[in-house]
Amino acid sequence: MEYFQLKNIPNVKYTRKYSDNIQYGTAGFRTKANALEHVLYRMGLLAVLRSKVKNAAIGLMITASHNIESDNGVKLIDPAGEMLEASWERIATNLVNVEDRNLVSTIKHIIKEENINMSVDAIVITGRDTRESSPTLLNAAVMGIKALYGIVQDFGIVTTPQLHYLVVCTNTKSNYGDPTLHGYYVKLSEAFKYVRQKQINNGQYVAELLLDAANGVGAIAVKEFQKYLGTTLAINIYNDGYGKLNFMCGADFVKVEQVPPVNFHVKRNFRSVSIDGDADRIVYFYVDEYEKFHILDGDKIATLIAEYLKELLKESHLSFQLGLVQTAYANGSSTDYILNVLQIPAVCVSTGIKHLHNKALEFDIGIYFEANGHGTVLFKETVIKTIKEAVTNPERSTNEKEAASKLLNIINMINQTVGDALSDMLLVETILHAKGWDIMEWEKMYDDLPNKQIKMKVYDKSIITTTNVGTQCITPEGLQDAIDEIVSQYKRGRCFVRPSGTEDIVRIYAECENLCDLDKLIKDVASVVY
Ligand code: 16G
Ligand code: ZN
Repeated sequence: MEYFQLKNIPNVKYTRKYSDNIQYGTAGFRTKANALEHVLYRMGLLAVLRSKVKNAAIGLMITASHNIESDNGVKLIDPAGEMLEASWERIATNLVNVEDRNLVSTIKHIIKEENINMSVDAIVITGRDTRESSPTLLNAAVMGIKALYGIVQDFGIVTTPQLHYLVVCTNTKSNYGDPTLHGYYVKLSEAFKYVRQKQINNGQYVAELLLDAANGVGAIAVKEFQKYLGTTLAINIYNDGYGKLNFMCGADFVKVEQVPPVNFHVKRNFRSVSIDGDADRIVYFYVDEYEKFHILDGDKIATLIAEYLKELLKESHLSFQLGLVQTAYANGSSTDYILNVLQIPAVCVSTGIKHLHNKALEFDIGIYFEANGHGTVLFKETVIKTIKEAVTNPERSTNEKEAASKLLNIINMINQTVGDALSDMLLVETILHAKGWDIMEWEKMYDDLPNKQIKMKVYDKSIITTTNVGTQCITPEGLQDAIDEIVSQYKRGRCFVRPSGTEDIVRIYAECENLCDLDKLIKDVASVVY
């Protein structure tokens, strides 16, 4: 393409109206929705360039996940479902922040630097959450895509993990699944129903749960799932879209505040779940007969999955290298359990899904979860092939073949393209069903160390820099020594301070053996952070 065809760029409707710089962060661009129109237009342009470079379809998702309704955001999804490559995050940040008069020259520069063949067709798969601002932002993105002659495939209102799935399926031409929402629901629900067969309840397990949908897109997806699941799982939905998005509800609220969501009919000792605003996080919880709140977070989900996969591998006499990836927010008890009881390697990486996902790819079967409830399981292609062979191998015993067949169905139930609240829910339900467990039984796997997380507003969060996956402060000088000194006074104490990559705050996480010490530990550490 000759450069003169860029003459309609920038579009007068989408000029840069804000002079503040904005960064492509952990979860893409995220800020107040009314400051995002030019960002979306430019991300539309960039998505086309990215698609041409990769010669594959690229995803563009409009969401601000668990943030308040007035925020919004955008992220690009690379061809295999991964987060946008780090070097392109820098290109995105630069493109979004240049003056309008420099937009065309910046695009030309990217084309030259990245050696982009402009004659390659570009496909951009778009989706959005339920925010009021999302349609306007989608229009801006579409204008950007069309300005560079890209093809738009819009899927309308979808969960973030659904869009990842659609991107992967489009690029792998049906190898992973049918690239439609119907294909997504069929793939996951058929696998779920098959494992459960005709026996819906089992032991202490009852196929019914309460679900808090954060008044987000997850409510739509769950209602759709219900049609495919039929009577195999009864889901009672609360916060299903009529209330305020993410307001005192959703997985982030429940995990951080450690209380049930609003507008939720609590049933004592009853399995309940909360998902977040774009349905990529999930936590389980219940309230006991003494009104005590119990949370079963991403760590508890990860250990449950790891244990079950280990059992199935043993039963099927298949041997693969299992690994579990966590971040520093993982409860110390969960890591001890993984290492000492399950005897599976546990690796700690920096916060942000791209770090967890990339690390998990190194194992034959890599399980990754953040404590906040975002995670999935990745199976190497060679592993899937071996399991498939085992299912039909006449030399194997019936037991071995059955276990291999269960494994295969579990693989189909998992959205391997990214953490997916609803796929994770089906998986947890399958495991609890297989074990005949209620939520209390599951909770007993190990006891969480008492823990707390707080957010602190500071004058300038960039003063705090960290190393060692965000657990050690390098600057300001002396801060880490002060934290170490405080933490050393607490039994099984652990505490770290890091600037958030998604909010203008500093996060402090603390855990220790005795609940009564926890508040003092975190307060003492907060007092030395300035
Ligand atoms: C985003 C990240 C999540 C991270 C959270 C908090 C993705 C898809 N999501 O939701 O991984 O835990 O932000 O990050 O990467 P922060 O502590 O840096 O604010
Ligand atoms: Zn989310």
